[in-house]
Amino acid sequence: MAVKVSEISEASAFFETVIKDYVANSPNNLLPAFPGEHIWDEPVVGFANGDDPLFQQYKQIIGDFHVTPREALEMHLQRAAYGFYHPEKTSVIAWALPSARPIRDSMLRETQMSSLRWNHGRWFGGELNARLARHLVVLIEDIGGHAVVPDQERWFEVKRDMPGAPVARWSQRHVAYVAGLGTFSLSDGFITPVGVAAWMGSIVCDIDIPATPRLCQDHRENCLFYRGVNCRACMKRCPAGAISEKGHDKAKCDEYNYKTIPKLLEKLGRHEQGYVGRYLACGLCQTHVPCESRIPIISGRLP
Ligand code: B12
Ligand code: SF4
Ligand code: SF4
Repeated sequence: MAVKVSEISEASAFFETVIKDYVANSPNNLLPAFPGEHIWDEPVVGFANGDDPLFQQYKQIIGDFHVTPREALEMHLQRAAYGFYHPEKTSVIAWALPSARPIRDSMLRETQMSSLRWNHGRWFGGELNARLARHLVVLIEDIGGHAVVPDQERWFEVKRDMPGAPVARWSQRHVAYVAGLGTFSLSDGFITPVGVAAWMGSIVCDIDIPATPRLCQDHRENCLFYRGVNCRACMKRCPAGAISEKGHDKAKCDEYNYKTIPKLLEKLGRHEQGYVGRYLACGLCQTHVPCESRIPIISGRLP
């Protein structure tokens, strides 16, 4: 007999297992050009109350266009002809997929742009992430719940016509922060227990799932720089000069990713190596740095 929502007593353990199994077993977790190599290692999973006050605060911190989990689910349900259904409870399921070691190691030699493996990981692995999110929605609907993938909805966009742009209407990092998955950093990267070299995703549902405790006191706490260590490894590694002690300059990073790298590709004679995607995805600030694959520690020798 099929499992029903009301029968899931350990909802967080259930979804964590489903997500980990999906990533471990999906054929989409393989790099097509590198036989046998997988893209993502075992993910970390976190849960948030969809009505956590932080989601409302994001309307000030990010902008009033940033959608709350409840808004995302209710807009979806209206469009899906469920009518004006206001769920009693909304929960967010968020995850971070750490890049596999061969992908991260392939970035060690790079100083100006991403390796082919990193580039393929971003695009083929992004596809796995999108499918994982849809898989969860179907599963939840099958057991009698409702769910939505916010960044696959029609209203989702990355705004480019405003100060602070580009800025998304559903920010995965901010959502993951509420779900206790980690913190921001000097590079802007989100440092999780499996590091910063991780891709992120989330869905909203109407199942009552206990929220993951948010242990950090500050939204940049996992970064060595904000803990008083003169790290700045990401700053030194950025070829665009987009990271300074003041933080991350998105415009410079954006320009480097979309305009400079395509020119470099030609100049370095790498345009026929098989790079894919709308942009190459630089990623240098997320690799070969102390926070690459864990929350960096201060005591003893620096990692
Ligand atoms: C637009 C975008 C870009 C743009 C702009 C980058 C940017 N920083 O916004 C460009 C093209 C340059 C880019 C580049 C990259 N991106 Co990008 N990008 C996005 C996208 C689509 C939206 C980001 C966004 O708008 N965030 C919202 C804004 C408001 O965030 P913000 O400005 O960083 O927020 C600051 C403030 O709000 C502040 N803050 C101030 N007060 C407070 C208070 C509280 C309580 C909190 C929580 C925060 C806060 O904290 C933040 C940091 O300073 C997301 C996907 C998504 N839907 O989220 C991926 C995403 C951010 N990108 C990602 C990645 C991996 C990259 C690249 C490494 C490229 C690559 N794939 O190799 C680089 C890294 C750049 C960098 N150093 O961050 C990952 C990040 C993973 C991670 N571990 O951090 C994401 C989440 C995609 C994903 N699904 O995983 N990206
Ligand atoms: S490399 Fe160092 S300064 Fe940069 S984000 Fe990681 S811990 Fe922070
Ligand atoms: S993605 Fe590349 S250009 Fe952008 S901040 Fe990181 S290292 Fe710099």
